[in-house]
Amino acid sequence: MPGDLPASLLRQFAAVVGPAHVLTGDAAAGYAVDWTGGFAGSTPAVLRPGGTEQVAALLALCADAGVAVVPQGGNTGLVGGGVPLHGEVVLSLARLDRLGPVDPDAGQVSAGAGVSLQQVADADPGLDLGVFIASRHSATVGGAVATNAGGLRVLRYGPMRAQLRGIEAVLSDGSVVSHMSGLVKDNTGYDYPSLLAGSEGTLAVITGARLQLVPRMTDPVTVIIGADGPGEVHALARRAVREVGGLQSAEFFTQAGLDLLAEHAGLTLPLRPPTPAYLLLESAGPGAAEDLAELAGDRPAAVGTGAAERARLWACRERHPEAAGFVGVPLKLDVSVPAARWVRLASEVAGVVADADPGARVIIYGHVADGNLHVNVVPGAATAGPAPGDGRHEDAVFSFVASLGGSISAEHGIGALKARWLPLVRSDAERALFARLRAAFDPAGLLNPYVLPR
Ligand code: 2HG
Ligand code: ZN
Repeated sequence: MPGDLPASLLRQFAAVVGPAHVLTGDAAAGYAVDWTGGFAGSTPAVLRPGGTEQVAALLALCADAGVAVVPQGGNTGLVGGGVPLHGEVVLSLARLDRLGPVDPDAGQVSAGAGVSLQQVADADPGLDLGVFIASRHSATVGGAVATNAGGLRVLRYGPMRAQLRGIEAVLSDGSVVSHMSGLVKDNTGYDYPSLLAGSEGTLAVITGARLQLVPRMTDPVTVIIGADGPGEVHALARRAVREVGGLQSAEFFTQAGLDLLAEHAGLTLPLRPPTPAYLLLESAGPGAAEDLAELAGDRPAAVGTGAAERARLWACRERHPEAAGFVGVPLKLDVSVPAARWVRLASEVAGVVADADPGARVIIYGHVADGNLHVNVVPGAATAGPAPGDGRHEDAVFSFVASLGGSISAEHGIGALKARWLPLVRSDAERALFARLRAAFDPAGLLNPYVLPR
């Protein structure tokens, strides 16, 4: 649906949100490209509603006109799921930024779709959001729920779906569904908040969420342990999950990523001499330092207890998403495998990519305790154009992951990047069920139509 919209429709949009919140031309361009620069499209209009009732009115207008819509949050997703790659209208939820008071009895808060994850985390000095991701200052509640974002504390608190105690959303015909009372036990029908979590804007537009908060950690300790490779990292992480009671995070990265960050971003290396691989562990509460020291044994390790030291150690892991970007436009492949296969995945994936493209640069890192690996690939010079390129890197990595019984998307979603590979990991019968669900929610197929194959 590329090209212009009828002027009458633009006027109707403006009547709902005000002319200042219907962006066209240059003002709309920034909403048509994602954070990596790898996904760039175009849009006839960006609509910026200021409340749920405006979202409902806009979607009703789009439904009447048969206009496709891409909902957009912080635009820091990595799979092209929030940008108008086929000329769709962009529905930015950024102005739905109301954060309610924290309910002290339930330890819950209601947040508009446009509230950032950091704002939720800051809502109460004694509480925190269980989901902790590097893009927390820009990523929003709506986008994080829609993609079921994971991040750095999934081993302890689960992904975004696990924080959900309620949702408010607008269906494609403009009707509003809302179930925000925050009941922990509530068996009164289909759990559609869970279904909308991870639906990537294809079933409804999420306008708000009721979120369970978790106790803020006390006396956190962060350690980076040097290791000889993925096998040692995995074995140590497995022990940590069993033996370190206050464990919050177990993160893997390699010297190859650190070298890029040291060269291009001035990052200070955590250990000297360097080691091929690293495990970052964070624990909190009584005995955390002793538990981590015992686990590290006589391996090389850097320990941080104060905020500045911990931030310096965390930067070694959290800045990894930037690393490959210093040498090109990276493909961001986010995969997971059963725990027992993670070492094979981490050890062999670079070779699998090299077979497909000997000139490619591969940087790996990720959430080892979740069986999750981020494979960042900068195609070799012979590969024409920016990511996503010709698909041979995805083919190679996703086929390898599928052969290990894994998933082609652990925590970022399918988006536009991975849509054509879904049959590798989901059967015909499963995809037919997906299509029936989608048709029930969005019969005209106007919500993010190119994300997840129909
Ligand atoms: C992370 O764990 C994020 O840092 C981003 O999921 C991963 O950029 C990536 O590939
Ligand atoms: Zn991640």
